[in-house]
Amino acid sequence: MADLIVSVVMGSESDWDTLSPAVDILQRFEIPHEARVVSAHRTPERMVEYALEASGRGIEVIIAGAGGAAHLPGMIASLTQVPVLGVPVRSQMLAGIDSLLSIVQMPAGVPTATFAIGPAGATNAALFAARILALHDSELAHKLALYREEQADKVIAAKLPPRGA
Ligand code: RP5
Repeated sequence: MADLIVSVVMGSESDWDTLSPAVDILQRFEIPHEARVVSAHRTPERMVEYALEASGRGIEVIIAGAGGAAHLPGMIASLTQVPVLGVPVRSQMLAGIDSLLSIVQMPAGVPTATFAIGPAGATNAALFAARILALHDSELAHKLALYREEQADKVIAAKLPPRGA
């Protein structure tokens, strides 16, 4: 695999707890990646530079997390052809509903995928990135199939405690 394939980017250091599960998944599947903080409103020039250079740096999928007005994923998607997977970060005031609606409601023409609010969304964004990459990587496809089996095995092995215990 190349040196860098997936870039995980977030609007603030405070988003790390939400986005770190995406990095855990990328590590688990040995997918070359990086994680960065780039703010659409606090460092707009840096965001433009990041998005314009992404493809040339070998990045094939971007996972972008942001909270509140959450314009980072959509703005990056407007500046690159690299697929952007948006992760809404839970906000303090509106519990992430603002982040979700901001990312999911992209006007037609600039596709920006949107996942669930919070760490579950980050996990699934990384798994989705892995599925995209697995289209051209049979070893990765095999690892994903095993992961899926593990999920199923956990459900099958689940034992509930007796009632009243
Ligand atoms: C957004 O504003 C970030 O994505 C973050 O979720 C939210 C709050 O940022 P901080 O004030 O914690 O830096 O840009």
